Amino acid sequence: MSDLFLGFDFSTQQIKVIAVDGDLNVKYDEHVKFDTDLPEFGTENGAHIHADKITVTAPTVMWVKALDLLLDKMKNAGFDFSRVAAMSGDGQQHGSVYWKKGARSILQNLSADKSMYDQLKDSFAIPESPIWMDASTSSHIKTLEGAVGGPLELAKITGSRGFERYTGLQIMKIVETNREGYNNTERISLVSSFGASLLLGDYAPIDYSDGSGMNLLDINKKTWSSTCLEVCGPGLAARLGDPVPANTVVGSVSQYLVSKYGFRADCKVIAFTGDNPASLAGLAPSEGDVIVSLGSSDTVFLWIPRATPSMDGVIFVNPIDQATFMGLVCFKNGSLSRAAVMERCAGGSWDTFSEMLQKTPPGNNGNIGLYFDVPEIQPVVMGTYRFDEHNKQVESFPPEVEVRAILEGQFLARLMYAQKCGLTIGPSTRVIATGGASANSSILQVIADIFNVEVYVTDVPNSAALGGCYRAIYALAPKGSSFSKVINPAVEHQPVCTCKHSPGLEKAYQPMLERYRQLEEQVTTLYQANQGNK
Ligand code: XUL
Repeated sequence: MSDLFLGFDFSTQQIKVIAVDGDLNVKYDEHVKFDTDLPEFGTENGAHIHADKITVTAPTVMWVKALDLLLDKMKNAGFDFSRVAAMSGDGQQHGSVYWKKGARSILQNLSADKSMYDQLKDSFAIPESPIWMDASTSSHIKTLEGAVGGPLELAKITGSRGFERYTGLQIMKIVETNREGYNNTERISLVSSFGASLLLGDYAPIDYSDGSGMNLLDINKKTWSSTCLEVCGPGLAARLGDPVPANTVVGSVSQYLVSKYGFRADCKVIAFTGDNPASLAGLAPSEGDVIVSLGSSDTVFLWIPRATPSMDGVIFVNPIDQATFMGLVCFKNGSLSRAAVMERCAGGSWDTFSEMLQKTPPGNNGNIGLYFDVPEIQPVVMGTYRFDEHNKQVESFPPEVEVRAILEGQFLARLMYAQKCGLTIGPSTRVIATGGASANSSILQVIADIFNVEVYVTDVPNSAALGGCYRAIYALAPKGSSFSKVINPAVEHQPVCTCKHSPGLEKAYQPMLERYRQLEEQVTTLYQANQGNK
């Protein structure tokens, strides 16, 4: 029987596992959903939202019990653990786990006749893990940004300005509000390194890529920033351990898992990473690819050679190649805003929407629209703004102009922020579109024309868990192998070139990008001034 490789995804709502063989064929998948499979923890979508609405946590032991349940399900289904050569995985980014003094020795000496939950349930100094949905650390952002010389300086060091959910700020809050809990902590894991620790039976290190989501790691030097550590918590370096590249073999599977489930003793555990970096790996990209994920929110992932810090977007160390970086920009107004225009202007039909798009030329005769139905992340603005070819604000557009305006407005913004994050478009740049709206070829054509590149489409369900499988395979490949050579999915799973850019359109779109930038600045300034006056 050939080797298998496992990828675990500790996401917000569930733990998922996928097994692939050495030819990248998916052989098995299973999951445990927190709300329904473990109702005793009383989570809603995997989280506890506290009374203040901005504090959001998850019970750490729920993740332990979920892993017990998942492994039991696999065993009951007859999964052959002895075929697993290596495994890796990911966790929701930014969430953190606080192991109590003495927990390491319990973790190292688990007994196979009890569950991990039974043995580890009292091992956490802070029972509720802060997770990425938390927004309760605004004052801590000011402290950290202030200490390093402002938000841009923090971005230069750590890849991101301060964000409430980032782990360093969450730690600073714990030091302030629960000093006893912090003093009782011997090790802090991210959700990702926590997942790896449970497989390893020891503390697994934090990897550089997920470590980039903490406002603590110097992403160029690949060491903790001593200034950030000092501001966030006393004795923090010792509690975090040294970070490692994402493709590090952190050890062999725990004796507990060997005895209880029949893993082979030499099965390797590869460092876990964050879910977004893992998704990048799961999409099997090539260097320089731009991934545009079109979902209820739109996310642009970039594989970039250098870190270009900015106030918008974030930069992580690249999980595939630690000498390069991964940029990520997320936009809240994605498919839902497009669908609202489709409903309003095209009678609820995407086919009609596409036909209407053909009635206006690329560039929309100079009309530009900005559609932010919910508060946007960047720019910080809300509302709908329409401008004619003379930059005069107008109340409405004819329906066919509106249809083109929303697409052009959104993808000019995607391009502009991707460029701020370090995107340079060269002859080999590909846009890989994924997510629900990537099935709509008229939307893809607008992307191809605005980015001035070919657009490929890929549909990879569970790309994060799959990224764990791929990273496990890659970590065992000979040193120096290129990821895209080792991870080369069968042709039917490769991205397909779906749209070529129309020649000559950069003449229309380059000046339009500059106009978009100015108009966006104008509406944002006005919006923020109005908010300030309220
Ligand atoms: C990324 C982020 C989320 C989490 C949860 O910065 O906060 O995408 O990783 O999936």
